[in-house]
Amino acid sequence: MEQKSVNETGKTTGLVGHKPGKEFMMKKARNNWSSVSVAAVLAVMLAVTGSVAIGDTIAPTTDTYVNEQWSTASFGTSNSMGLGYRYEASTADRQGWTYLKFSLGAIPDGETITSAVLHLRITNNPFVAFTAGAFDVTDDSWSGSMTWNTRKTTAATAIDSEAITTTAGTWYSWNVTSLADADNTSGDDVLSICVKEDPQQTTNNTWAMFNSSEASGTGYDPYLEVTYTPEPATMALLMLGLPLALRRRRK
Ligand SMILES: [Ca+2]
Ligand SMILES: [Ca+2]
Repeated sequence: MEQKSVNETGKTTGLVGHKPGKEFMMKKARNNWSSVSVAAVLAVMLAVTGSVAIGDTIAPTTDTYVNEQWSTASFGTSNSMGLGYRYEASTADRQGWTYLKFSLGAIPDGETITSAVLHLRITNNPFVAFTAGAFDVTDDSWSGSMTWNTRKTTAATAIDSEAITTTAGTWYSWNVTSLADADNTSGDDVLSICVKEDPQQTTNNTWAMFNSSEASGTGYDPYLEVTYTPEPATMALLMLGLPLALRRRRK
């Protein structure tokens, strides 16, 4: 419980430990109760959760896959992307790696991304269930014309892995929060991710296809679900700005 302080006349003057000027601010604020309410709600949310998160859904700026069997061909305009492994005695090996690129330009670089989740929808039934990992790609200079032979290297270890079952139409998700936050904080603002079999095996038929952004209009497009938390400075502006905006509207 907070303690009240008492002056020589015995009147309660304010809260112990609170800075001078607080009483004046509170008195002024009482003149516009609606303004106070908005600020108070935000303050309570801050006190309870430590932050007020903002969510966003981001579509890829580019997505494609590279195919070991057709090592000089590109698939940037294909409406699906392959990954896993296809073994056929009569043909060459076929490993697939899927690449996606997202712009974080709309998220101020000073904010902390508290959650970034990649969502992909599978379109076929893989012969064998397998694990697909999401890997960091530091070189963002790739396009839909990238081929197996020109593919960008990936991190050695996946940031997150997902068990892929043999059921078509299922949505899968990978947590790529730390990658997105690092790319945003540094001002790089381009998140490149590779999704591939993890670990890559070359015995079973795990070949899987996922909708690309060229499947647009079907509601099956890949997307990045991002939640970020405004910094205290941004929150302070928000808390100042909302009551002002409200007062203007009331006039
Ligand atoms: Ca940014
Ligand atoms: Ca990047």
